[in-house]
Amino acid sequence: MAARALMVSLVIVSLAIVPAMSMEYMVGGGNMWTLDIDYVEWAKDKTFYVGDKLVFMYNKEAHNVIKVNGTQFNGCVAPDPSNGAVLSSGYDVITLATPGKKWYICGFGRHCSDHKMKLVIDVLPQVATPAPAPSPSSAGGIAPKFCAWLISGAVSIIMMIKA
Ligand SMILES: *[C@@H]1O[C@H](CO)[C@@H](O)[C@H](O)[C@H]1NC(C)=O
Ligand SMILES: [Cu+2]
Repeated sequence: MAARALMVSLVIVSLAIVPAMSMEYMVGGGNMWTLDIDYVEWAKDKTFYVGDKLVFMYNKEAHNVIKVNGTQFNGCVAPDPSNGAVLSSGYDVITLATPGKKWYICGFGRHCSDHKMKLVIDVLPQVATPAPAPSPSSAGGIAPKFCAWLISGAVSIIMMIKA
């Protein structure tokens, strides 16, 4: 009984400390990163958290991925490639490290302005791990024990009086 209660408490505690599982998203799903896919639509039903990953998979001869800011995103302006924001491996995995809006565009030709190769997402802070709930065995442990002690005491006294 005690062992079982201990097991249950351990399970509850370990569930509470395991961090929220992170997700990995293939950008565009089965379409991946290419011309004329609506990435705004793709992102619409998803909630991104810090720690999640975006995977951009594409033909690297035809596309790339550039991290930009909001101004550059709206104007489809690719920054100078020398600033290190250009990813071009054809399989780029981006870990979302900070909360806030993140913007990505393709820097080839007019892919951003004319072919929807632009993605904006809003990254939420990682969900706070809930504090471990007090285990049932220790919760309110004193009051019931005190009551039981009081009752058994009263019973003993009554028995003694009756005897
Ligand atoms: C975006 O980056 C460009 C180039 O670095 C900069 O001139 C512009 O002010 C930035 N815009 C925002 C909103 O940070
Ligand atoms: Cu492209």
